[in-house]
Amino acid sequence: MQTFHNPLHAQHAGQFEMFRGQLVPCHEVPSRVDFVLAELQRRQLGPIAAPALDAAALAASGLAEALAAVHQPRYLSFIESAWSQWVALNPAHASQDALPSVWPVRGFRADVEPDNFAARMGLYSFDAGSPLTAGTWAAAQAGAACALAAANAVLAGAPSAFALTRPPGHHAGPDFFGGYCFINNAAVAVHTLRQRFARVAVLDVDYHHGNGTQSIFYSHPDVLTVSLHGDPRTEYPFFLGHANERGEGAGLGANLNLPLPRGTGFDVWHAALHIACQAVADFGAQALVVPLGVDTFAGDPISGFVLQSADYLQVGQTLASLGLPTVFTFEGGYAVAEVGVNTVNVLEGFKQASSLQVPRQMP
Ligand code: Q9C
Ligand code: ZN
Repeated sequence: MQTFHNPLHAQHAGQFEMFRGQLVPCHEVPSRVDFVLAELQRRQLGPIAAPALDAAALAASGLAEALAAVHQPRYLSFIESAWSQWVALNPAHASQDALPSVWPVRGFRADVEPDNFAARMGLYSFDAGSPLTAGTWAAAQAGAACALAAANAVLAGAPSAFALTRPPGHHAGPDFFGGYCFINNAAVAVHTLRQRFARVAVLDVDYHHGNGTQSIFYSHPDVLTVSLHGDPRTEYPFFLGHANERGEGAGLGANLNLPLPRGTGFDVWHAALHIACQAVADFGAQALVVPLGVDTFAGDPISGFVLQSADYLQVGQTLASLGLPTVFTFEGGYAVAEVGVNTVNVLEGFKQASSLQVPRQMP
């Protein structure tokens, strides 16, 4: 399996997130990707490349078009320029991250973009746990380039590809960041795959509901979004991810949520994964995107499922049984010492099980 790695990921390095009234050190740290990269190299899973990131290559890649298909223009403009706006307010800001503190809840106006920076941070976000830093845009844009490159590899005939990047993406919606996510990499992959595959499915296995991806495709009939996650009644992101969210308008029926209680172990989780896979097959998906978070691990510091490291091999095998060209995007997983083994176990299980299948016909 080919990996597209984000060489700029460490430019996004948040210091603190708000938790129970205090600023605590961020869980989403640069070393997460370094551990996955080291494990990929150790186990020789396949070639590891960085996408070309110079201005000419980015312009030629169609990245701006893909981003515009996934996110609203005023949101992209804001994220791209937010750091310089923040530092312009006060030069001392150069050494401290920006966090939102005020939000337009029900009944407030979201159509008028305020001039005030703090107000715009709130307009475009949904939590105070996702610091925006000096290198957030550079890292997030390069991450989207990884997702685009992975999707292009699959379009060119690769059975699968992995976008290894941070910040993660599946909580980022059309016009909001949150949950450590700024640009929805999985949605960029979906958009790219749809150049050739009319029907694409997303099967999100991160511990947290993939609210951003769900929102982006909620009314889209040809993109099925499925998410397996901690029940939002008790788990982040709390306000979306219930079983009765089935899509809207033309997209009605093209969303499936499988919330599971805190404490869920592998047998129950894996049974839900089978239900998810059946939905993907029934939908007639021609390609698959897997937002791959391993915060379902028993040792994860912020999550509540109890999967073991060896279980992740079977996760990969079950995903491979769909027999679909597949793009993986790296999402959560905060037990840093184990994040490499757990992530690569999924990819290796997938690769081994796919190699036993008849290769697909090239279009
Ligand atoms: N700071 C992903 O796994 N937790 N995001 C907030 C209080 C937010 C997780 C807890 C968890 C976001 C990609
Ligand atoms: Zn997560």
